Amino acid sequence: MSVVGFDIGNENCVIATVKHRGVDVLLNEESNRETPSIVCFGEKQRFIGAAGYASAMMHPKSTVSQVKRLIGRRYGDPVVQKDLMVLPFESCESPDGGISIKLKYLGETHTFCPVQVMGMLFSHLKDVAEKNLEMPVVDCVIGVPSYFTDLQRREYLNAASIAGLRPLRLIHDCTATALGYGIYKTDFANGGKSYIAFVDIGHSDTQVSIVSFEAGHMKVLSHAFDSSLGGRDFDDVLFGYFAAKFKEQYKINVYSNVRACIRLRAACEKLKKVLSANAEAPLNIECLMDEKDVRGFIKREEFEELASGLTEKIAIPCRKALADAGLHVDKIHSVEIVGSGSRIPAITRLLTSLFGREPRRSLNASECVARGCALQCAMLSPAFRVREYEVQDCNPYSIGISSDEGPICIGSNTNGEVFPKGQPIPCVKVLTLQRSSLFHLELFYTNPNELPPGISSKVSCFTIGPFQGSNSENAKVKVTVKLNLHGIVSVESAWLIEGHGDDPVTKHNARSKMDKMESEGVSIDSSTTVEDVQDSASVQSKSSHSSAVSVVRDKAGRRLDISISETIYGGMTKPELALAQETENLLAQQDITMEQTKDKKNALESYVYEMRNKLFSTYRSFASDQEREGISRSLQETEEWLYDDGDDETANTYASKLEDLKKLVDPIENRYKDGEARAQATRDLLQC
Ligand code: ATP
Ligand code: K
Ligand code: MG
Repeated sequence: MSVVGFDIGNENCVIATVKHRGVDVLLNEESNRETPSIVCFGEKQRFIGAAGYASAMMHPKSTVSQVKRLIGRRYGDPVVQKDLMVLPFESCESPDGGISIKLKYLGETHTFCPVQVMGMLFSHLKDVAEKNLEMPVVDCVIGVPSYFTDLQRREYLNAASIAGLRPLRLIHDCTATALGYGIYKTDFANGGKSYIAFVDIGHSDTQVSIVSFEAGHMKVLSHAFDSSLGGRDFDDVLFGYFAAKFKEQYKINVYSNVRACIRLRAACEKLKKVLSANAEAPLNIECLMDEKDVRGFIKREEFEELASGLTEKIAIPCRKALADAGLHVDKIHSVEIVGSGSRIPAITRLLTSLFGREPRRSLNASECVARGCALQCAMLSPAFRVREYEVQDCNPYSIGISSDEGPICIGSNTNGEVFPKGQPIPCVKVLTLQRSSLFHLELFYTNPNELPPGISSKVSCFTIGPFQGSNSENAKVKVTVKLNLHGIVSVESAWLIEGHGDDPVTKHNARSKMDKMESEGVSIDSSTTVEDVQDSASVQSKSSHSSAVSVVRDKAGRRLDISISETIYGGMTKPELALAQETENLLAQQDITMEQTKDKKNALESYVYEMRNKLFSTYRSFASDQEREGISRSLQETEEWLYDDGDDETANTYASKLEDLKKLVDPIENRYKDGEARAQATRDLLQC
């Protein structure tokens, strides 16, 4: 069984695996370690990853990139609108307020949601991994930004399931990086504990996490981020600069031309990379638009000046991560920077002054997330044995719970907070409520300030009940709320318990049952914590309804489960997911058909060239003039057909054309083979 880790970037994806020798990064079909996060719909088939990148220019309006920024988000969200503005494909609002991507494919307009497109990317990466490993890939660990919401995580799982992947865990990018760093770490600071800051600057986001390391153990103390600050924004600065320059100098408005925009953006990204290693760089684009060639030039200093506002913004999540971890910068033993967006020298300077030390690059900046994911996958897989190492991660956002009557008071929290920000994950909490009939529980983010802009604080709603035997009187209901390993929260189970004060035996039974259940919760995972939380409202009402629960008492002492149904705000429903899976199968079939067609066409084409050659060399003396002429003519006709009517035919047509040619050539080929065999026999004879 294989274990695989995927780092899904906005720009590039990386796949890693654990083999007996260690962690390896897998190469894609072009032998590259990074695969562009691009899905391009060509004339008749999709091109994904490296092939997608190569075809993007030919089909700008049906090329989907940056889908990670769209998944699990709302169309009306201003951040989404801003992102969509620079993406060349068409989009609109879906009936549930999500995003619909509209594009032309196979002569029709298709709409896809971001989950589907992410599913296509996952399928492709799965394919790449399977070709490499020569075995099926199902179990995996996928990196996610720490700022991903509950919905974004659920949508990732949906996308993975479309691709036939089973993520054992969605892991925060920096946690994966920290795992890859920590598992090999042997030097710890005085006191046996080291605090390391990880700064990951990607294409469109910046993530910072503070992690404490001890022998055999790592604990994430804080996650901070800017979900819209990365390499892309630095490209944008250059784009704006040159767009203005060219308007003045060449009287062209690149904003009015999709293709020109894409080309200038790509050129600016290249230029930015050149500036990371050089003091100045030129920008030349031939025929950018209106048949004009453009030339530009910029010095690194000028670029740094233009981008100084952006560079400084990187300090904000760094400070926040320190504050949330409750650590002064002096306590940090080392700052590790990763993510290719961090290669800009001005960023290194900023981090140096902020942390009072030169940041280190001990990890492979573009591969560390995938490598950490692969390690985590091996650790979670029963098929692998990895050294004992405990990874303790934490929750990025405070999560609250409310019922029909408003936020549930938990301890001293009146805002319903059930999992505070920084809560170790996974975690299960047991709530005790007094309810007489069906009720609802809502999960929500308690602090909008913690969320990226535009994110709704509503998470999901759970309907508990109806419960059997209930009447107008209140019963004691236990509810477990779980924050799972993926960082997804849900109401897991609900059951009625006895509250009959007069019956000590039954009461004892109920108590021990409950304890048992809770200890089972502990045994699921050693890092799972279980807390029994009393709903204070219910505590108040307890005495007045203490005798009312006899209706639901179960004499055998079994727990009476109550059914739960969940509504995820904005998520894909089960039928929608099933439909998406079907669609993906059809699309994949079409891709396979087209690949086969290409193969058959290539086979025919090369046969024509090969035989034409051989006919006048190797096979010359084995064919009569008449035969040669006939075959030559057929080869010529086939070649002409291939460039004309036969340019776009089915696999079967190409195959049967090849058969026809073979029928003509085979007798000659056989004669040649016989001749060869006879000659060899003679040689053998002469030798002995
Ligand atoms: P994200 O983490 O945002 O989802 P990602 O993981 O795909 O995206 P990375 O591959 O870490 O992002 O980084 C890509 C960014 O790094 C791009 O913006 C790219 O232009 C930038 N980049 C790559 N090389 C250099 C360089 N030499 N100098 C400056 N920037 C660079
Ligand atoms: K990456
Ligand atoms: Mg990244």
